[in-house]
Amino acid sequence: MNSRPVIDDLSSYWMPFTANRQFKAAPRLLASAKGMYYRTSDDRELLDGSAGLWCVNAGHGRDEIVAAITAQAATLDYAPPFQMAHPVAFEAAAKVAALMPAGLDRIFFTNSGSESVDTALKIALAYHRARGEGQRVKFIGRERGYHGVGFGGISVGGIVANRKAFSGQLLPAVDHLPHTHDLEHNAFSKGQPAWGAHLADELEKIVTLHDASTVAAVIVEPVAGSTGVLIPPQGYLQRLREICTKHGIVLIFDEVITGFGRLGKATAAEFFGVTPDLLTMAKAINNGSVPMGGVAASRAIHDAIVGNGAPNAIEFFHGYTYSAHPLAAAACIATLDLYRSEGLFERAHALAPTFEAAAHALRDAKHVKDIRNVGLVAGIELESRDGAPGARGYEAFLKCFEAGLLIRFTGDTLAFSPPLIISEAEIGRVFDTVRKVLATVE
Ligand code: PXG
Ligand code: PLP
Repeated sequence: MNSRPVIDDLSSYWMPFTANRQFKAAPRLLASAKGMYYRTSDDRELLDGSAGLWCVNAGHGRDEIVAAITAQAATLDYAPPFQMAHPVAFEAAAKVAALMPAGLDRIFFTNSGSESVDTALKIALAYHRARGEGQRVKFIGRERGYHGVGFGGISVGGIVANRKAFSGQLLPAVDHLPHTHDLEHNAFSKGQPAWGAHLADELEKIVTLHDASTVAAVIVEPVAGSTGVLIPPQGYLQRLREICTKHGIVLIFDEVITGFGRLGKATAAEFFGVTPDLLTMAKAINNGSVPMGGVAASRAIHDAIVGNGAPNAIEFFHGYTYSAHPLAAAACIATLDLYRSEGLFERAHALAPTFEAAAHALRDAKHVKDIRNVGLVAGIELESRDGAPGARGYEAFLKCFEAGLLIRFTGDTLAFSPPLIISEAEIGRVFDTVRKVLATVE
């Protein structure tokens, strides 16, 4: 099982979002995974503090998911999704729909979060056009937002490094809300910070500036993950919802990270009690096992588009070769069944206070500047090293890896998002390891 792969050429694989030269000089290779643990190619055990990359909510190597994928591959490997379909796609969509906030029960399948974001932006445009409001073309994102890497996603996104090289060719009609991160007011918040709801009022100003009748959609992550775990201030999402409703603007929640139990509910929309018009998902939709994403649309949006035009006309000119791929869909069904039969969202909810206490116990650890958390997500922000932002985060990540713990880092913020099957003892191990590691970080 754990035989070492023989690798004599690392040059062909151009790695994504990786310092390729640095990595290939000292590669970190994962060979297998089960439950809460990876094994590296040199046969070391790694506790998974990040659910892979926010994906593997039911833990690794789940027999039920493996069996579903295997059986599906042997039964129907591929089916064209345009003007054709297969039963598993409908079953998966119905199961996903049942977990969405009431009314968001029309599911468009994609293969990634980035594709889900591009799809949602296009649905918003098509919706307005179908209603005779084709002048609504502008999108509002948010500073520091991560919405994947498509041209749509980086345009509405607010991660400067992800936009820089492409800045001459982003979508033209986009503006951004301010982000909500302010340590002067919100340092060491547990759950939603009390300060910052007024930042949502910036939307009213932006919308007025552009003329509300030209704005198609607002897109935000309910909890911003990739940028370093930013939790929405109390009342903030509610205000965004009110302003969008008032002006007829589509509100998109990008739940690629928060979907499927990360906050202890099926969605962040349910957790925060705010329902968007479109909700993007990916990752934990099938435990990260086969590439899959999706967009949940409200009936109003779906019906405006699908009810439009001649009965034999294709209503929405969009889709992917692998939309609702049989293996991904089968894995999705098995995954959602597991989440339910093992009560994993409830488990995440029940573990959240332990997780919060364990994270915040590092308040006095070396270099720690802020700790923030909600559900089974936490961010620990470190003071940046003078003149070298990100260097300390990278060193901490590397030393955690050497100490048998996989975490994620963005700049100098360490991110924690373990599989929802994590035990209390393992939560303790995650943060104990980080404390010890930080003591040795320069
Ligand atoms: N939206 C959000 C909110 C995401 O978090 C995407 C879209 C894009 O999904 P795909 O499947 O196209 O990667 C994401 C992805 C990190 C990290 O370091 C997070 C993501 C991807 C890679 C790294 O936290 N999230
Ligand atoms: N490029 C070419 C030449 C194609 O033929 C296709 C799909 O048929 C694509 C890109 C899009 O691929 P996908 O549907 O997998 O996104």
